[in-house]
This record gives sequence, C-alpha cells and structure tokens, in this order.
Amino acid sequence: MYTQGLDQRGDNAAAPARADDPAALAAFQARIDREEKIEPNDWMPQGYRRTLVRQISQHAHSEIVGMLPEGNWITRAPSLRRKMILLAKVQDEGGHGLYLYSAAETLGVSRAELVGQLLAGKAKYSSIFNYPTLTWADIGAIGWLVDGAAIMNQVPLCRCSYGPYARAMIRICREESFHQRQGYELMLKLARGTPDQKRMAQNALDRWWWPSLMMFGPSDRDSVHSSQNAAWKIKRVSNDELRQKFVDVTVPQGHFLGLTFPDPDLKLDEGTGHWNHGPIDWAEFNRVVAGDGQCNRDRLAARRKAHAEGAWVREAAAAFAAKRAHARAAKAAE
Ligand code: FAQ
Repeated sequence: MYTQGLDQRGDNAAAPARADDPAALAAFQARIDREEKIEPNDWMPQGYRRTLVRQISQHAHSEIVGMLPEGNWITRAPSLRRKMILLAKVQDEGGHGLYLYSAAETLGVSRAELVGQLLAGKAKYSSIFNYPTLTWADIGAIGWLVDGAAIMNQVPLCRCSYGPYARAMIRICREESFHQRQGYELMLKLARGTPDQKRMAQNALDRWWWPSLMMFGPSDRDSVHSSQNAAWKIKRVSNDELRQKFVDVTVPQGHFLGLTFPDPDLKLDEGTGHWNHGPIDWAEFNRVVAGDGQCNRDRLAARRKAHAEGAWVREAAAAFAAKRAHARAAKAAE
C-alpha cells in the first residue's frame, strides 16, 4: 500500500548529522506550519518518528485486539442479516489493522516487530477492548459508543501531518461511520423491543459508557504527548475536547433511545450548550492500561493462540513469494 523503499531507517540513520540540527528542526516545523504533508522519505526529527510509530502501532493493535469482543458473538448473532453485518464489521477492523501496520512500516519498523511487541505484552492497545461482551446488546453498544468515540477521535487524524497515516484514516473513518450506524440501529431495535430487550440495551449502556469516555485518553492535564503532538499537527484536537464533543453528540442520541446514562452528574449547561459529566475513574483506567482489566489476559492469550495457529499461513505465503521471485529471476536471466 505504501512505499517500503525508505532512504532512512530507524532514527534517521541516513541523516545522523542533521538529527539534532536546529536549522533542520526549524525547517521541518515550518513545513508543518505550512500544512505540508510529511512523507516517508522526508527528513523528520527522531521524536516525530518515534511518536508516530508509538501511536500508529498502538492504533493498529487496538483494531486487531478490537476484533475479539465482537468476534465472540458472530456464531450467536440472532439473524442472518445481523451475522452478515457483524462479520463485515469485524473483517473491516482486521483491514484497518493492516493499513495501520503498513503506515507504521513506512517509518522503518517491521510489522513482525510490532506484532512481536504486542504478543510479548510490551505494547499498549486501547483500554476499551479489555471489557467483556456479556449480551447481544453489547454489540449494539460497541457500534454506537466505541465506534462513535473512535470516529470522533479519528476524523481529525485524517488531517494529521504524516501523509500515510492521514490517508489510511480517510478510509478507516468511512468504514467506522457504517459501524457506528449499525450499532445505533441495533440499539434502537432493542430499545423499542420487549421490556427484556430494553433492559438489555440499558444494561449495555451502563457498562460501556464510562469505558467509552476513557478511550479518549487521560485528561489534558495528564496527557504527556499532547502538546508536542499538537505542535507537530499529529493531534489536532485535545483528549478532553474530543471527549466533550463525544458526550455532547451522544447524550441526545441516548435520550432518543429512551435510555438513561449511568452518571448522576450528567447535566446540560444551558449557557455553553455542553453536557457536563461526572468525574472519570482514572484509577480504573490506569489499572486497565497497566494490564489488570477484566479481559487483558484473555485478549493476549487469544492473540497468541491466533498467531501460533496462523504460522502455516505465513510460511505458505513466504514460500509462495520466494517461488514467484525465483521464477521472475529465472525469466529475467533467459
Ligand atoms: N487505552 O499522552 P497521552 C477503535 C496511553 S480504535 C490505552 O494522552 P496520546 C476502532 C497512551 O498511549 C481505538 N492506552 O497519549 C474499533 C500513552 O501511553 P505511552 C484506538 C491509552 O498518544 C472500534 C499514555 O496513555 N484508537 O476503537 C489510552 O497523545 C470497535 C499517555 O496518554 C487510537 O489508537 C487508552 N484509551 O493520546 C475497533 C486512535 N489513552 O505510549 C474495533 C489514535 C491513552 O506513552 C471495534 N490514537 N493511552 O506509553 C490517539 O489518538 C492517541 O494515541 C490517544 C492517546 C488519544 C489514544
């Protein structure tokens, strides 16, 4: 998808003399300020490359691990229509992971290395995917809330200064928008269904609301990467601003469903037009990110098992590629 023919690898190995050169840094910042896209072969500060590899790979891992909570319900979807939608959605998430690993590879790191970090438990992925999907309504709640939060966060990334990431995000956002709508439609069906179905929808909202707000990351006060990443135009909108936009959009949608939010402090500020929410449990967020959420261990075990079971596919693909390269070389030598 993207060029792998990099002139520079790792931390600007091809341009060590310029790595900390203030003139090069100033020229780079001027390009960013002019809204030019930075492309893989362009010179970039080590920190820019590092933070992009960090963010893009965490994002890719999130998509791949994010297939698991919903994948759990494919065999139990209540109709053929719902099964087709869910299959397509989970498959999309796999595709998003692949575009994102490709975008990360343009920065000089291999997909195998990044996947190795995930499987070794050394890489982060979104906290949200460490919560269990207990009922069918959770599939609606994930589409509505988790994909809704993902879109809110990802639309500004379509204008990220790094070209390959920005371009990958355009397609990803289009697909996420379908994901969000199917989730809301599912919630609407349940909320307008039998009393038991409505209870199930309410229970799913109760469990997914706070974790969805945590997806946007720590408050701006505690966000370590925000200010530099804003200067580099990787991040265009802060964690708290995005979270607030999500709350403002989502609360009326929940009320339309006839559901209530599990937050006694949720209140419309007539002056600003914003829905003010209660305090987020950051201790829970930190615990989940540190690996001690309800499903962290299960998620990693599932990924390790899938990786081991897919070894033959990777070997077959490598053998086929080698065979084709050999045939091409033989033909060229004729
Ligand atoms: N979970 O200084 P900040 C999806 C970490 S995709 C875990 O604010 P930053 C699609 C952060 O990495 C969902 N860790 O960091 C889907 C950093 O750790 P580090 C994923 C988190 O990067 C739907 C530290 O805390 N989306 O849902 C979380 O400026 C349905 C300090 O934080 C993306 O990855 C968290 N929630 O801002 C799939 C979008 N929040 O690296 C399947 C791209 C923060 O220093 C089904 N990423 N951390 O060790 C971003 O926009 C940013 O990376 C943020 C964090 C906003 C997530």
